[in-house]
Amino acid sequence: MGVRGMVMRTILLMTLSAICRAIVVGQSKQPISTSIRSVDFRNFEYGVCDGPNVRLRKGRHRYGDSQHDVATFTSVRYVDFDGDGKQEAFVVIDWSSSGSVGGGVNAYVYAMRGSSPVVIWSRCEGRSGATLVGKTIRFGYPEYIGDDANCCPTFQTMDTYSWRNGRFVRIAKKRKRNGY
Ligand SMILES: [Ca+2]
Repeated sequence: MGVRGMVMRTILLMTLSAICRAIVVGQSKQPISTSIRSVDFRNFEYGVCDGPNVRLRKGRHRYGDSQHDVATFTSVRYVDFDGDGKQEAFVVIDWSSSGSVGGGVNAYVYAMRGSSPVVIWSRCEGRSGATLVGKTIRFGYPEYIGDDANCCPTFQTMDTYSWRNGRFVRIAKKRKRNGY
């Protein structure tokens, strides 16, 4: 290759390199999403809650030694709980346990703060269930009174949560006595 060829080759490489830099810079300038819908809750590390701590990968997490100690992504629903025009995410994770509790759910509400999802409500308990009714959350769980045996809680209780004055508050608690 002559001098002229080497110069041409250098110019070509420099041009290619400049184009690549422009592409990379262009990508980094794309706006970071501030929508909660951009969060991949199937591959997500959930914060501390009363249920098992969950780090989902592909929607699952083995958190104990037994094959029964498994948490599974169940659902995400998007609701504007606080009425600010931006949606929050209501996420439910089912878990089973090799222990006497047997299983339950972890339920969370995440809101975007800047470009990061932040938990603004959570409840995680054994033998529980969580559902969304409009903009209210219903969380059902066994309520043990005194020395109730593990099998036999006195009440099956349903708490209802709604967004009021800047936070979730419990607006109702319904107890149903178990017929043991
Ligand atoms: Ca909102």
